[in-house]
Amino acid sequence: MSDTETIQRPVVLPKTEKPKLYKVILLNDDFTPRDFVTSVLMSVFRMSESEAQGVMLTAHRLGACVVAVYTKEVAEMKAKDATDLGRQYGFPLAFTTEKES
Ligand code: TYC
Repeated sequence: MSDTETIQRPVVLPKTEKPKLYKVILLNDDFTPRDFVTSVLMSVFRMSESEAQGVMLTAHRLGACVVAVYTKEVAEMKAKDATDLGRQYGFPLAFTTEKES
């Protein structure tokens, strides 16, 4: 018998679940002015003017465009803030969120 005792402990691996990510999607409409859409993208999503124009034009031409990807809470908050800005100015500008597959 040795003086020291070895205690066997179960190996506990930390749970590192990947946070689920959500896309924010910009939807086209026939009424919101292009410059207004661009300025909302710049202020809410911190895009440069040229990035924002590119996203706006893609939504304009194709009907929708993915703006960015965030955790659920951040995606929902940004989509709401951006949609609310449109409402404040009387525009039907709409952003939705969708879970990444
Ligand atoms: N289609 C709008 C117009 O012609 C501009 C626009 C672009 C609106 C993208 C929404 O997500 C949008 N004034």
